[in-house]
Amino acid sequence: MGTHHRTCPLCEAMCGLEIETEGLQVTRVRGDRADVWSKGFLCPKGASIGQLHHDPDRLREPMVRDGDGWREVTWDEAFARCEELLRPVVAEHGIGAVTAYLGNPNVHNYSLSRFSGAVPGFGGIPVLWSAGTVDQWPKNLVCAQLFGGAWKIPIADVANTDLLVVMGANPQASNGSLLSYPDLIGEVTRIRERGGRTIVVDPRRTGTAEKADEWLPIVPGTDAALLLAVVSVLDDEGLVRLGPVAGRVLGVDEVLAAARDFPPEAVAVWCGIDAERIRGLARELAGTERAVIYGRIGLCNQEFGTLATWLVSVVNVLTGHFDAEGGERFPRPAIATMSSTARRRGPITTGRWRTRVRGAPEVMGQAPLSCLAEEIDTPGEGQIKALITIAGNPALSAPDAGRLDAALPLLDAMISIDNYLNETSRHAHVILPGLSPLEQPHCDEELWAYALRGVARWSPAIFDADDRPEEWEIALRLGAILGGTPAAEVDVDALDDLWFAARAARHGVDPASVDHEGRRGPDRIADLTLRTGPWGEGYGARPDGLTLERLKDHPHGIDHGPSTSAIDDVLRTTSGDIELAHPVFLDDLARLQQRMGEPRPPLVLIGRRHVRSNNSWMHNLPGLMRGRDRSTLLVHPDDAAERGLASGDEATVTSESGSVVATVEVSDELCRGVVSLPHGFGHRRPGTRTAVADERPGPNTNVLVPGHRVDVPSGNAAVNGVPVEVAAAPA
Ligand SMILES: Nc1nc2c(c(=O)[nH]1)N[C@H]1C(S)=C(S)[C@@H](COP(=O)(O)OP(=O)(O)OC[C@H]3O[C@@H](n4cnc5c(=O)[nH]c(N)nc54)[C@H](O)[C@@H]3O)O[C@H]1N2
Ligand SMILES: Nc1nc2c(c(=O)[nH]1)N[C@H]1C(S)=C(S)[C@@H](COP(=O)(O)OP(=O)(O)OC[C@H]3O[C@@H](n4cnc5c(=O)[nH]c(N)nc54)[C@H](O)[C@@H]3O)O[C@H]1N2
Ligand code: SF4
Ligand SMILES: [Mo]
Repeated sequence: MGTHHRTCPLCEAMCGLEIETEGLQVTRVRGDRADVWSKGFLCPKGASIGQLHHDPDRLREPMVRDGDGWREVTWDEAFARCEELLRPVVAEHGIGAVTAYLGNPNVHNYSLSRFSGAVPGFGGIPVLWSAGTVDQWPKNLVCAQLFGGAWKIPIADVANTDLLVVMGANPQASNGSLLSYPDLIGEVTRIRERGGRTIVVDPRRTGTAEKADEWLPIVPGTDAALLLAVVSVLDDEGLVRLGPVAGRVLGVDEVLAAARDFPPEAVAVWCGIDAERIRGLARELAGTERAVIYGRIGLCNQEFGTLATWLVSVVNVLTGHFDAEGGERFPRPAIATMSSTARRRGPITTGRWRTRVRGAPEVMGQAPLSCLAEEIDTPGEGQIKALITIAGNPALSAPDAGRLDAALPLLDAMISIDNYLNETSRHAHVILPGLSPLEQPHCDEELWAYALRGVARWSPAIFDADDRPEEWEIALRLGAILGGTPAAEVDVDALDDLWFAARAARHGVDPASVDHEGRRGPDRIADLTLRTGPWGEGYGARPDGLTLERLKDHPHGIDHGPSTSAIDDVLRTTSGDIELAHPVFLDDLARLQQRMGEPRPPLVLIGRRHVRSNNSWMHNLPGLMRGRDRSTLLVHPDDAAERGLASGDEATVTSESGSVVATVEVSDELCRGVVSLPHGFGHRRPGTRTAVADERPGPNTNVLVPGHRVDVPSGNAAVNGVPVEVAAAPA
């Protein structure tokens, strides 16, 4: 019997868990009340981490495709097979025909968060794809231009605010994103208790909206217009004040001038929000000492994702709520993250290259994920012939998923570093599984850069992984093979030294001067980033400071308190100021204006998340799947009546790109003219090994998302606001 304390690696909330075991069995999971950060909070996913560990479908051994079936092989055989598959592709077509897709768990996984870059790094893969372009790419673009770094992301100081405006986020389900805060949804109640208010701007009356003081139902995709109207009111009524950042903001006049074309009366009908309410919102934001707008994926994953995301910070700046208590500000993580080492630089230029088939411009080195399918299935010079997926399930999560699902079998070589045989990895030739979260240590890195407290915490593995490799070793081996080293000759330790040296150099540390104390892999990098963080030991500079070894003595973590960075420590723009106006934003206003002049589609589709589901991949845990079906199509009562639909009916949902059948759930949670399906479903595909998920497969909503629907400046997928038709399914 044992009691273990460790960080939950399943979402950005990073809760502390208390896990009880008997022998090799997890017997109980609770929130760790002594945890300095989460103080006992947990959600059903964290509580199911034992089921994830024990899931009989979770892969433990590498697998090689053998005709229509699979064969478990040794690790040496698996890497030899990777070499056999990849070598001819590179020889015949060059490394440009090889690519990789990085999915969401890369951010959460102890090994991959520090080492997945070694696959393209040592492999020489020129172009990568990631879930980032279906997620936060607009945020990255905005932060690159405004603050001088794609990952210099300011966050809402929810702990100290008196007016929280939540736009396009539902922390009741997601537990927060690009804003880590324990029990974020509980803060809504605490804001009210301290006399403040929370307003939720969302097309759906979400669980967060239910808890808030006001729900402002908005037409999907119209947030940019709403926020421009707010700016126009601030200007019109003389409410602009920069507060703490006065004298540090360039481009204010350009932004105010641009917003004059969008007074409340011009946008009200389009947004579905009264002009007087918009004026009131502007006055409230300007008139509340501590106020902030928090915008997340509902603002990114839409047609005007960059504009909407940009305008959140614009309004926070113009109302004096930037770099201010209770406003939007930069955290000061206890760990020196990659983003903390960014150099000073000018604004980003996009479109340095274009994709072969569609001619889509790159943005920060990546093209829209929806282009991946056509780059695989369109013959010609430059066609993608080999794909490595690393902790990703694009067959469900990528836009125009039907086309990608059909394209993956065309690859000459496909290798998945993945723990399941699922909708994506079923197309692979080799699957290389990582360890269970309980078989490896844990310490988040980049995620602490979006948390308002300077917390450090490290968790040891609970169970022994025997001689199975950790994913950092898998990444190094695969990268080396791709780079031309024969599989049998890869020297993992030498590559690890090289990888560490590169990382150390970013932090100004000479690797030769460091006593590594026998550490390797992610442990060594975790130690580096703790030592070079603000409370770190600094390799001798502050002898009492933080090291990995010292942190191990604190299983519930160390909290250095509320923690923020001065903007001078963060801003990396060439001017050294916040550069608010940039052509990439201002030039996109014409597209917005044009859309505002067009007729609105009668019915549009948006997504949703649920607290018992995690993108596509936790539907195989019986504890989470208990209860009602969560893959239903939510339809407003009037829209349902118009189509003769009732709860429980099967309906066909059709868009320009495809069609799915879904079970109807009539709900007044939605605005009229909006229907909702969650993403991540569409299981029970031939050849998968996910018995529990297959019991209730649900529809794959991304079949309905046309690949060309992107936020133009960032290329991010616009999975929300897709025009659809809904009709009773033929019996
Ligand atoms: N319509 C629509 N589409 C969306 C979204 C939406 O809101 N609506 N959201 C988008 C967003 S924000 C995201 S982040 C993406 C997610 O897109 P993806 O990252 O492609 O999808 P996930 O479902 O997170 O898939 C995770 C994969 O990692 C594997 N995995 C889990 N843990 C581990 C591990 O420890 N190691 C390894 N090697 N593999 C592991 C799982 O088996 C699974 O195959 O989806 C995007 N797609
Ligand atoms: N339980 C659970 N937690 C998760 C995940 C999960 O799948 N399940 N996924 C994780 C991931 S990868 C991410 S990126 C985060 C995302 O975290 P959040 O950003 O909180 O994501 P959602 O819960 O999808 O909330 C997005 C909201 O945007 C709304 N919305 C849609 N279109 C529009 C629009 O045009 N305008 C406005 N104003 N709102 C709109 C939707 O109705 C929805 O309520 O969650 C993470 N946490
Ligand atoms: S909210 Fe749930 S999934 Fe997220 S870290 Fe906490 S327990 Fe884990
Ligand atoms: Mo995400």
